This record gives sequence, structure tokens and C-alpha cells, in this order.
Amino acid sequence: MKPSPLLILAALLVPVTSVALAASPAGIIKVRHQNFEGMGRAMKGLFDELRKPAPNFAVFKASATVLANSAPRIANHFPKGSGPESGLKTDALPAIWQKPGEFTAATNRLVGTTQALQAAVASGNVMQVSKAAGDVGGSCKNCHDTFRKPR
Ligand code: ASC
Repeated sequence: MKPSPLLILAALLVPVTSVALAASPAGIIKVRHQNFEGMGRAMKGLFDELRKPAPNFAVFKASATVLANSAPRIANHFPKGSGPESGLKTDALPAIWQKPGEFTAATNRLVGTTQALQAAVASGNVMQVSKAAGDVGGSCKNCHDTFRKPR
């Protein structure tokens, strides 16, 4: 059966609209929320597992992988124009753009602690995982304290 011209047009428009959405402030904010929400779920999975008497290292590994893959993306998640001035719903504070050096230092700290978490998981030692997970949480908080609207 020959696809209808309308179907062909719709198929052609999907990538065009996706690219436009990704480049718009709304698309940027959506993608960064997804990244942070994924990190939040990974943190919950990690700490829930740490509370168990015999933690499963496969869960640690999955959480650490999400965190280490997601953290470096933050550097690209706050282009100019994607803050509160966009008029969109965001907890991002203007400090992100006013103190770019401090913001980069805070995101780099998170990247470092997530890599240390991966190393701790690889060590097979629960105490090391616990310590490294606390350091990741500290890096989240460090950034939220200055760069996210208080909740
Ligand atoms: C988490 C999570 C955060 C941080 C933060 C640390 O598990 O979702 O946003 O840790 O609460 O203070």
C-alpha cells in the first residue's frame, strides 16, 4: 500500500519539530529536567540499596552509571535565555549566568564525585560506596544552595 501524502508529510515533520523543540528554551528546560529527574531516581535507588543489610552491587552500578553519565551533561543544560527570563517554569536562579565560574566549579565537583562513586562501586566495598554516595549528595546540595530556587 502506498503511504498517504499526509503520512509522509507527518513523518518528515517529526525530526524538524524535535530539533526545533530541543533548541528552544522550552525544549532545553524539558531535557534538563529529565536529566535531573533521572539523577534523582538514581540517588534514591542508591540510598535505598545502601539501607539494605546485603546490598546488591548491580543496583549500585546501575545508579552510579546513570549519575556519571548525567553529570557532565549539566554543563550544556543552561544556555543563555533558558533561565527565569524565558517566562517558563524553572527553579534555575540567575546566579547560574551571573557567576559562571562558580557554577562550572560546582558542576565539575559533581562530575568528580560521580566518577569517584563508580570507582567505589568497582572496589566492591559497601563502606566506600556509602562514603562516595554521601559525597555525591553533598555536591548536589552544594549546587542547589546557590543556584536553585529554595524549595
Ligand atoms: C538527592 C537528590 C537531590 C540531592 C540533594 C542533596 O538524592 O535527589 O537533589 O540528593 O537532596 O542535598
